[in-house]
Amino acid sequence: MAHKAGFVNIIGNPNVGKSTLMNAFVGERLSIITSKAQTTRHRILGIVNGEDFQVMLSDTPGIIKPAYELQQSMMDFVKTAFEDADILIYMVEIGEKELKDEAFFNKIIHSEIPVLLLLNKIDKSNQEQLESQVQLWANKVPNAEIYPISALEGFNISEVFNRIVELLPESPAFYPKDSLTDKPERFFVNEIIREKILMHYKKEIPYSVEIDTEEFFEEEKIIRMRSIIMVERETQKGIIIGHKGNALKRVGVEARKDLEKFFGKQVHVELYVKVNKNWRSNERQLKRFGYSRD
Ligand SMILES: Nc1nc2c(ncn2[C@@H]2O[C@H](COP(=O)(O)OP(=O)(O)OP(=O)(O)O)[C@@H](O)[C@H]2O)c(=O)[nH]1
Ligand SMILES: [Mg+2]
Repeated sequence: MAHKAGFVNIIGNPNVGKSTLMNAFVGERLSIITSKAQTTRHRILGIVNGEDFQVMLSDTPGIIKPAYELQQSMMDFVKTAFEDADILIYMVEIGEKELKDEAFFNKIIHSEIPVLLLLNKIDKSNQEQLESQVQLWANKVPNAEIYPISALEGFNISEVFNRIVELLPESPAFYPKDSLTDKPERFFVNEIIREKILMHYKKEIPYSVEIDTEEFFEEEKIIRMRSIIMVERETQKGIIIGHKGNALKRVGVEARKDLEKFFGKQVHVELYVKVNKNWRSNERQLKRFGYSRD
């Protein structure tokens, strides 16, 4: 059989379960997942390798109307995901009505490549609701194949994966067959720390934070890392640190546990908080943190 390979790009509204699906396919926690919208900020590649196929999945930020420079860059990642896809996965969740961006929606319904519309979180619905939702989406996106799934519970995931492999174009592999992603180790350190911040802080704090891992030293038995938690204002710095440093300590403890799982090794992580005024709106800063397409 000829070898198949291609890009399968996952797009959809915030919080519908795109990252949960990506991790389910890859079998690793590559993308962070939280109950808050705008958890994913980058385009993250997850590679699934088989003897005669290589599926390159892209998890992308949920589609929003950008209000500041960072969100603009996030939407640029979504745009590129449209450009190089061999197969599009459009994910919606039970009860959802409209995609928040009409231009993106039009790209989906006029797509010339295969579109798989995954109706997620069906574990939260009943048969009647499910049937009416499938009908609704069949009318809205007539060019798509619709699959009801539960990314969280793994329902219908292998069926969708088999269909993806069927639809892949014939092509040699793009990456070595043992690769899992194109992102460096430090990226995952940043993301795991940011996940803890999303989980434990409220309001605008999670959206004002960026992580920069300045040091990453792997020794025989331990990996030592030093990461900066960047905030936009002095008041936010105080909130991140918390009374007697307890809030920050909790972030450190929880991040370390996950980092040890991720790297399969003992980890020592030092966290610092720094104010980097209005970094979200500063093009130069954004570029430094990898939010640039070039
Ligand atoms: N009940 C249920 N919850 C799910 C399912 N899939 C994902 N979730 C939950 O939905 C929330 C959002 O999941 P994510 O995977 O982070 O969603 P996302 O689309 O990547 O979100 P953004 O990155 O913010 O765009 C999390 O709390 C998940 O646990 C599912 O099949 N069923
Ligand atoms: Mg996500």
